[in-house]
Amino acid sequence: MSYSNPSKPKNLFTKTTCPYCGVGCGVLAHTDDYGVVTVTGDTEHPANLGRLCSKGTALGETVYLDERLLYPEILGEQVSWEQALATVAGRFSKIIAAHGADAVALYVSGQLLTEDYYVANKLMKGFVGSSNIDTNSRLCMSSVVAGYKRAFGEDIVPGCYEDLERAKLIVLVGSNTAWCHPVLYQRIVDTKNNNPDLQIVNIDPRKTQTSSVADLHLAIRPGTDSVLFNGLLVWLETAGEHNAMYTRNFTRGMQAALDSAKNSAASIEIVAEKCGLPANDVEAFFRLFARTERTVTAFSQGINQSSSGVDKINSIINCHLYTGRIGRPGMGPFSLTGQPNAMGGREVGGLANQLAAHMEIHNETHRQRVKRFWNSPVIAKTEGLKAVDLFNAIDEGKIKAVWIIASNPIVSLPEADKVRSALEKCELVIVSDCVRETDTVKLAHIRLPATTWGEKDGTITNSERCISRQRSFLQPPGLAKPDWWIVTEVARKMGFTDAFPYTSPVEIFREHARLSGFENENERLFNIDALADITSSQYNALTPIQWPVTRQSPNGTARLLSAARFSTTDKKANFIAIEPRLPANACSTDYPFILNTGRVRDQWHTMTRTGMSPRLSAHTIESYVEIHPDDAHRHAINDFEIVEITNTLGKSIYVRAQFSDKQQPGSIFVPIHWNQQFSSQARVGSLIKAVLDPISGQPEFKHSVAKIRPWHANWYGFLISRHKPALKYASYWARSRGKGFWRYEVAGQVNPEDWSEHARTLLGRVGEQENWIEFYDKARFHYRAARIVNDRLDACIFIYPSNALPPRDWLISLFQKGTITPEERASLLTGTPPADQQDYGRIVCACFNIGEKLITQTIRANSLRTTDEIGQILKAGTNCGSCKPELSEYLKTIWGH
Ligand SMILES: Nc1nc2c(c(=O)[nH]1)N[C@H]1C(S)=C(S)[C@@H](COP(=O)(O)OP(=O)(O)OC[C@H]3O[C@@H](n4cnc5c(=O)[nH]c(N)nc54)[C@H](O)[C@@H]3O)O[C@H]1N2
Ligand SMILES: Nc1nc2c(c(=O)[nH]1)N[C@H]1C(S)=C(S)[C@@H](COP(=O)(O)OP(=O)(O)OC[C@H]3O[C@@H](n4cnc5c(=O)[nH]c(N)nc54)[C@H](O)[C@@H]3O)O[C@H]1N2
Ligand code: SF4
Ligand SMILES: [Mo]
Repeated sequence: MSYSNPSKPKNLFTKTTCPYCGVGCGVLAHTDDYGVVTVTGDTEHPANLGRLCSKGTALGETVYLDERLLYPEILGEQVSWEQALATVAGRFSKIIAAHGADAVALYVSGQLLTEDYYVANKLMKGFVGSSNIDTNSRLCMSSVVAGYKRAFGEDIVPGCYEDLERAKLIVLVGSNTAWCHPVLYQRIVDTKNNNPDLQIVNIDPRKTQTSSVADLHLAIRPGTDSVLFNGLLVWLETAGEHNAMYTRNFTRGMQAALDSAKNSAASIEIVAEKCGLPANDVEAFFRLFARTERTVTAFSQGINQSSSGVDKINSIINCHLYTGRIGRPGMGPFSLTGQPNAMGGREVGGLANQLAAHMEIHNETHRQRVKRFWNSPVIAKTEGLKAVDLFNAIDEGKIKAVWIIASNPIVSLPEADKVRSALEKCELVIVSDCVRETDTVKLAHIRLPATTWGEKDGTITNSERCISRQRSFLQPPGLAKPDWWIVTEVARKMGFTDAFPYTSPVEIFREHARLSGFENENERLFNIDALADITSSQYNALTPIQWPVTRQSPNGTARLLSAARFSTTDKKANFIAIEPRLPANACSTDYPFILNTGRVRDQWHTMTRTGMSPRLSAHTIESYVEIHPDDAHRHAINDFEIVEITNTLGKSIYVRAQFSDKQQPGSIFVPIHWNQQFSSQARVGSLIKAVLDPISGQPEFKHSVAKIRPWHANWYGFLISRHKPALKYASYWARSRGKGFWRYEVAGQVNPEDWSEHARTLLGRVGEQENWIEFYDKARFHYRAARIVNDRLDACIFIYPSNALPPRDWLISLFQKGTITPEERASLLTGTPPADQQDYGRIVCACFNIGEKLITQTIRANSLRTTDEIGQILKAGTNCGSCKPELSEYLKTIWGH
């Protein structure tokens, strides 16, 4: 199935923004006559100036219709929109009438557009009258919101991307920027290349691709960041690096913060001891920070996703306040946002403890003001339930209906199995998604087909407060509808017709902009009042603009807090006294490992989009656990072996061991992406204990405890097929998409009675024009077979008694060929290429399909010393540049420096 786009002129570009990370890159999308979408970087967008990472570059490959949810469904039956909307509205209204407003809930997402988010929040807080609307931003940005609010009185990111280029020191804390904010990383690397004086410090328990650009990597003991920053505060005082004018005039609470810091981190030695770092390195970092006025401290989930996340953030902000390094070029505490519209969600008040437009639920004046503005019958009185508590309330039956929009909580929440059983028990589960088979959509009673990137229109706000348009360039498939429309229609059917008159996103945007300026009187810095009268054509033509956008600053504002007037009552910033707390889960003899989780370069969250791209899927084909070789040996684990990881609740996952000395002994790392659609059991969310930050409610995703042991199967194998097979007998499987084929890594404990029969069932029977070649060595238990249709390789399967299977890459290359030669056919079942062909190894450069072996051979053969030299010969790294950190690693490994 492909898009049909009769109304759109072909060969024109649409300017829009990437739907992935918070960098918020501008892209140009182009659809050719065959509906093929290509995407390039927008040179005019200030976030990326034309650059894109591997995910942005491969966007065209993720615009697919095969697995889309195309029609509304009730209990698996296709229904009309009228029926679906009336059912949702009717059941919601009934439950509210019977059990009160708090018996229903919405769980939304930082991937919604601002307009979608605004109407969802308005419906719940102003019309249903409950704050039980929370969002996956609880798992992502809620600690930052709380940290900024405590310090500045409002959720304000003071700086902008340009600060990273104007800084002399960049501290990257708990951020794998190279993989998670790759275009910012490229901007940092370019700056460093042009200005070798720029110093970069990376603070992360494990060494990552980001560490490759760092002058200093501090492999901090997990969870101890506030000790380090408390220690820094003490050191700054000792070193006389105090901006006394700033702290006296613009802050309060400094002495208490200093006193607390001295209690926990009085000296370099204490800090080094508590943080597990060499004292010299701690001192080097402190000295660097002390002497460099232009310092940006950029942080992400290694800071936020912690049971003391808010404290970690304030310990960082304290150091910036103490030195007065906020609001000026090249300096400031800078939270890198995760999702494309993490910021937009915060602006509309999408979290359960916010109201709207940076107003507070617990503030009576704010509540009455918003009620007046919305002309709403009610207004939520108290904070609603935060994500984890919200799903607990579903589990307990207190919430009887939940509507999940653009999130996959069965994968992404902690104690994910409990989330699943809560939804299984829930009276009414409604899910709006664009994909038909996600772990969460599968459980929905009512499925609502949403339009997605490329089809929808609206705005998003990136990490630097820059509002950009997402524009549609594809016709929605089937009956899919934009999220704002679905919510609006439900609201209307619940009887709120007058308050939800919207017929297009611009009307919602205008109202949102008006609310931001409503009775504002400079009380709230979030203000885009100057956009309140934007016309439809101005909205269509809107160029990226940073908030505030007011009558005084109609062209937006790059930096905030430059005048050091904060949003607190007395306009002063707050130092917060921090008493560091260790992570709640501690290791024990039985559970000796700290389980850290995060992202890989080419996958996005639960893979509903990136998992469909062959290019992106080639980089990491199955889930894994990164483990230090010493730990592995101690636990009798071999490299590439399948292991079982178990937590204290007795939950297990099965993933491939990957040795890495970049991992601290005692810590393991598992990526978050693999779920039941892509693996037998690698959903790491089921292992995470729901330990929360007491202020923000953000889960401690980076610090669970676990044990690990080898998992032995009777047989191991792989299967590459142009058709999706229905797997049987495989207790372990992981699937990934290639160009024109699916690839499965499999292992099993039960043997089929007849391998040959089983393989034929899996791969398809032999018919006319079809050819089956097979090899079975009973003694060694090697089974190999291939199916060839019209001289084209259609499928192959390799089963061995151990993991020592042939490499897959050459076999995969045969799937790109129209016909295979007799030589290739003869070599096929050996898994090794004929003499004149080569196996190029695992794909590293996703843009040009360049494999690891080819890269290392070329480096050696040509004595290459730089990534640019590799690029000149192989092209690897010359397009999006996302693989450059890995190319540097090969150079380092080969040449030793
Ligand atoms: N490729 C890709 N990019 C993405 C995403 C994606 O799914 N894939 N998702 C986007 C989203 S929503 C988000 S939120 C961001 C996340 O972006 P990041 O936060 O950069 O990514 P993570 O891999 O979650 O974690 C970052 C690092 O925190 C480290 N860490 C763990 N514990 C500690 C600690 O105690 N202290 C310190 N200092 N560090 C610690 C981990 O080792 C890890 O390397 O990425 C965004 N970009
Ligand atoms: N262990 C562990 N867990 C984590 C994290 C971690 O570091 N470790 N990180 C957490 C973080 S920071 C985040 S942000 C979350 C992300 O977790 P989720 O939000 O659960 O992940 P996604 O896969 O992005 O889910 C988005 C869903 O929305 C659908 N979708 C896409 N576009 C649209 C649209 O326009 N409309 C609608 N209605 N649906 C759409 C997609 O198909 C997909 O099903 O994971 C969190 N979970
Ligand atoms: S850095 Fe990559 S994923 Fe993030 S917005 Fe830019 S192109 Fe998209
Ligand atoms: Mo996130």
